[in-house]
Amino acid sequence: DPWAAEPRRHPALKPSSKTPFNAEPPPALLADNFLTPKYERGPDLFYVRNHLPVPVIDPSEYELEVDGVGVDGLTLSLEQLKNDFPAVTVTATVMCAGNRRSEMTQVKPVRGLFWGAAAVGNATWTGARLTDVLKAAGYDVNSGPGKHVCFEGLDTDPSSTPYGASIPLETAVDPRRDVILAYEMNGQPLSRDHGAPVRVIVPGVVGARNVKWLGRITVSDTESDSHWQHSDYKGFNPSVDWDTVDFSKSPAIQELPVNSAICWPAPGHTVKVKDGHVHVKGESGLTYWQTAGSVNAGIACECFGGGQRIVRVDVTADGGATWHDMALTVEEAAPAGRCWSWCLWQGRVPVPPGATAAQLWVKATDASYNTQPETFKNIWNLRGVLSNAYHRVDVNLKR
Ligand code: MTE
Ligand code: MO
Repeated sequence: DPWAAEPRRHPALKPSSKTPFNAEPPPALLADNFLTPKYERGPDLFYVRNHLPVPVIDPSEYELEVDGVGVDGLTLSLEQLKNDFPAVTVTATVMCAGNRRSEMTQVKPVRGLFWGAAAVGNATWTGARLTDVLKAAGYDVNSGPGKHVCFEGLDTDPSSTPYGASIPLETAVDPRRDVILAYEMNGQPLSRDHGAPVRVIVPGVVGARNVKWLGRITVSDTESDSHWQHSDYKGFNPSVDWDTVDFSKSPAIQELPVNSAICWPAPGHTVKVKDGHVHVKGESGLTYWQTAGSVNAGIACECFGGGQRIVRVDVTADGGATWHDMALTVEEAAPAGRCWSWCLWQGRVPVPPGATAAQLWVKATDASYNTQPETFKNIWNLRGVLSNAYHRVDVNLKR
C-alpha cells in the first residue's frame, strides 16, 4: 500500500483529495498570521498539494545529484548541503496554480481539485542558494550553457516516474531571484508533507515548480520532460476545450498574476454594521470563530513576476459604486522587485443604508499597476488555473 506511510496532518486542513493528500486550511486562520503557523507541536496549517504518495526518506541516506550541460557533476548529502554552503533565509509565499479554482468552476466546469482561496501559504525558508550549489558543481552561472534548470522529486508514480518541473535558467542563476534549496521552514526542519529533507523554493513562481523531496537538479537545453511541466499547469483561451486543447502551444506557468482574497468574514456569515460601516478590524487567531463576525481581514497575495510589491487593496460593498482603501497591516520590508511574500490587510467598508445583505469584493494592485480582472468569465480555462478575478463574499448584515 503506497499510502501506508503518509504523515500526520493538522485536523483543520480540509482535504479535497486524500490519496494523494491535498488540503487547505480555513481562510480565516490564514489572514491572521504573516507566516502560516503551526500550533503547539502538531503539524502546520500550510496547504498541502501532493500528486503522489509522500516518499519515505532517511535523511542520513539522502543524496542530491547535480548534473547536466556545463556541469561537472556533484552529489551532496544533507549534511554537506547544510555545512558546505552559506545558509540563507528567504520569506516567500507559495501558491498553487489552481488556488480559487472552485470559483472559476461556477462559470463552467473545469478539471482539477476543488480548491478554495487558501491553497496558498507564506513561510520563511532556509537553505543553500541554488547558485552556490551550481557553482560547486562546476557550472559557470554567468555564461554556462543550457536554457532551463530541471528538478526531480523522489516521489514516484507506479511506473517509477518521478514528479518533476523546471524553471528558466535566467531565474535559476540570478542571485536576486533568491532560489534556494530549503531544508527548513519557519525555522524548523521541513516536514514530510512539505518536502523533507530538501525542496527547492523559487520565490514568485507557481507552487508546481517548487519541487519537494528534491533528488536531482539538471541543467538542460530543454524544459523538464515531466507531465506536469508540458501537459499541465498551462493557461488557455476560454474557448479551448478538451477536444481542441494542444498543451504544446502554451508556455508553462511560471510567475503568477496578482491575487487577493477576503478571509473574514466567511461566505454567509452575519456581520455587524456600526455607523453604516462593516467594522473591519483584524483580531487574532482562533477567536475569529467565536466573535460576532464584526471582523474582516484578508490577504493580498503577490506572486507576480518581478516580485512586485502590493501597493493597494480595494474593497467595495456596493458592487463597485464606491471602493475603499484597506490598510496593509503586515508587509515585508523587501527591496523593490523582491517582494516574495503576501501582505495582510484589513479595513472598514461602508454598506448601503438599510441593506440586510451585501456582497464584498476585493482586488489588489501591484507596483506595476497590474490588477485583477472583474469576473472569471473571460479568464476561464479548462484546467481552472490562474484564477484571480475579484474575490466576492456574500454576507448578511445585522444592525
Ligand atoms: N513536488 C513534488 N516532488 N511532488 C509534488 O506533488 N506538488 C507541487 C509542488 N512540488 C509537488 C511538488 C505543487 S503543484 C504545489 S502547489 C506545491 O508543491 C505545494 O507545496 P506544499 O504542499 O508544501 O504546500
Ligand atoms: Mo499546485
